[in-house]
Amino acid sequence: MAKKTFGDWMALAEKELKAPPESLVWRTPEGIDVKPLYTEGDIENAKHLGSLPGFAPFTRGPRATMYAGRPWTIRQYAGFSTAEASNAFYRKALQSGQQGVSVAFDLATHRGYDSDHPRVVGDVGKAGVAIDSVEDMKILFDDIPLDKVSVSMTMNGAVIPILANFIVAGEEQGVSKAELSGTIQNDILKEFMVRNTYIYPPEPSMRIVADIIEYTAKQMPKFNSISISGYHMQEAGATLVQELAFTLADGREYVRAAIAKGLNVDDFAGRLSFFFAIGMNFFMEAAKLRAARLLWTRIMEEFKPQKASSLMMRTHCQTSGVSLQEQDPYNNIVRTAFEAMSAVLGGTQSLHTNSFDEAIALPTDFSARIARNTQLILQHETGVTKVVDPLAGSYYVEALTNELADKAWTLIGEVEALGGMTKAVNEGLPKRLIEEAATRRQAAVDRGDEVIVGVNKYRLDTEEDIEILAIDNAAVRTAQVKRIGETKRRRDQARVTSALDQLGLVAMSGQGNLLEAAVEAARARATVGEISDTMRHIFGDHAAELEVIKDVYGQAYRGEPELEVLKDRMAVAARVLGREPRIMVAKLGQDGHDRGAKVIASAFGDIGFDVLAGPLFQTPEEAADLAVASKVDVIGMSSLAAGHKTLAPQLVEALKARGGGDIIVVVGGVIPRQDYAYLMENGVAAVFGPGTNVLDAANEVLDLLEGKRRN
Ligand code: 2CP
Repeated sequence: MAKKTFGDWMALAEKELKAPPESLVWRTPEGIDVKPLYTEGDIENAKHLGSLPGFAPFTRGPRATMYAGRPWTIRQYAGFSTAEASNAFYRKALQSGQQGVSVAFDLATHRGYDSDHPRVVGDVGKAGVAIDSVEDMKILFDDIPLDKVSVSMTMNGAVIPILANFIVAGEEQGVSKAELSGTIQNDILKEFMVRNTYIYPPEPSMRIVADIIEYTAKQMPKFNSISISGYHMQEAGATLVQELAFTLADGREYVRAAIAKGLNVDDFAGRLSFFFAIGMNFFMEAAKLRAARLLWTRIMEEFKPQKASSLMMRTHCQTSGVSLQEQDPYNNIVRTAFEAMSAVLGGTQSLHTNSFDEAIALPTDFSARIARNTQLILQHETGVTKVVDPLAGSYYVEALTNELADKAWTLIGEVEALGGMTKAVNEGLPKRLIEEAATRRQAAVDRGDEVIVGVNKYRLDTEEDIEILAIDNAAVRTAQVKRIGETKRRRDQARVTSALDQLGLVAMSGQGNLLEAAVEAARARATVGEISDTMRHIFGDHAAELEVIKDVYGQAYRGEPELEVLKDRMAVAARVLGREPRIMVAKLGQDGHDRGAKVIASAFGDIGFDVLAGPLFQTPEEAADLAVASKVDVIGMSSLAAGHKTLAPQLVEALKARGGGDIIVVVGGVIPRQDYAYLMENGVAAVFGPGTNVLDAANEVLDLLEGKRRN
């Protein structure tokens, strides 16, 4: 039989489809046209083909045998309010098959505040563990042998005191710093772009990164000095090309900073590590990891290293948080399993699988067990570990690998043209592109162009409540405040003062190593807040400029009746008020997750609201001052870090105390349904949980405004 050609297939497909096969092309958010069929012709020009795992450019994996030799590390990210609770969780998880520890700190710790600081009343013990000094750190790792278990710590803002405390906790456990293995996130550039747990301005922050690379290169050979992270970019709405390009451009910037510090590239490059998100685009995510390794080798070759390991990308992955849905939440188990499989097919070294309830609250023991078992089942039951890079040679995956690499390389070139990532971040390019992508995606979901099962299609008539973990924030804070008091009473104050003075000198002079100085301060029992403040006094605080994207959401809906009806309502409201209804989008406490707030601000702006985007990290009182002074009609408070039950009632009270009691307060974000009644009883007019359609929310806000006018 004669071999069929691509042309034959086109003809057959057209007959079957009764339309040209081109109509099946799927344009992804990356601008990649995914075709219904891939053939040899699609990889003819792909230059990356033909390499082997373990050899540069590592497209097929950093190790020769990959999981056949050793499976990826099951490393679940977790932190529960107190050091005691977190320690118990880690020990149990390690006994149940988890292979490494990954610490989530609370937001007060991230931002360098001790638990007794007045700005963090609503944040202590929320979304992670509160660590104020070595005393807490020692409890955190009690009975966990730090010479055997590798520890990842997600810390960027207060990275100096936290790493110093970790080193001292190791010392006091009898483990020298040379034996400590693990990873510190230490990736500040993406904080300025998307994650917002920075403390100091970019320049001193980059020095901190370089000092840590220097210290670990010289004294902690088993420790990964950085986890260069694209994860939070994708969470903030970045396309996979943006995630890839900006992460690699960040990596290049850190290498330059370390070399500028006088280090030899081979002394530190092998201990740089990466971190990516894995979302629902199954094959493209696997291709992304392959393309990432390929491009990293290309970037590192510029620095002319001698060691092969300096060209090698090793990465952690986490399944996507934004892909988790509040509606019909058990679906999230399925989503996470697919994402995990994709990360593994892409060749990750370490993996976190999300718990199904994370769109709603912190994981429970039950949900954490399922998440961990998802990986254990992959490792032990599916056979995926037996063969290295099983997707190699797939026309589709190789074509995607090639196209992602090309597109990301072009974007990396744009960053270079601006003078590198620090400059691009200062100019706001990555942030703007990511926010535009996020707003476009929200519109696609709201319009139903992108289907999310159980959310914008196949929605349940009634949702069952699931068991969620509630944290008694006040009790955690009281216990922490007590321990800080005891630590301060017992320490040698003169030693603390002298160590902090020395740290201040190192910070001011630009000479010496900040981590080295902080280790001595930590030994003396200086607190995380004291060490951070010593540097704050010299480096200053970073305050982000807020920019609201315009006309992206509106563009997606242009001419649609739903939007036009809403705009007519807006026009009526504006006539009655004598001006456009004014809404302030507020982020309170130390919760810097601002994707939701940004999307709402830009969508509401396009709908016709006069939007005031409040600054990050406000106290409820500061937000109330701004709202009253700006004469807003509505405050939309966005909460993603579980502080809503403390902060929303405080905001309502603060408004009343300032004569702003008639300002309508609505709350949106990660709010468990179980908390709605509590919030409404405490003065909140409406709650918009995950999966809310923005146009529906705007209509409801208008209802509230009209109700207010009628009363
Ligand atoms: C690996 N090894 C092997 C093989 N594979 N040996 C023989 N044959 C093989 N096939 C060796 C390695 O050389 C290494 O030893 C050791 O086994 C461990 O392997 P690894 O691949 O280095 O794994 P790892 O120790 O788990 O390290 C993985 C990473 C590390 C990615 C390099 O940076 C890491 O663990 N990152 C985790 C980051 C994290 O958890 N972040 C949390 C984000 P040697 O070391 O001696 O070479 S939380 C996110 C939230 C959302 C947030 O940020 O807000």
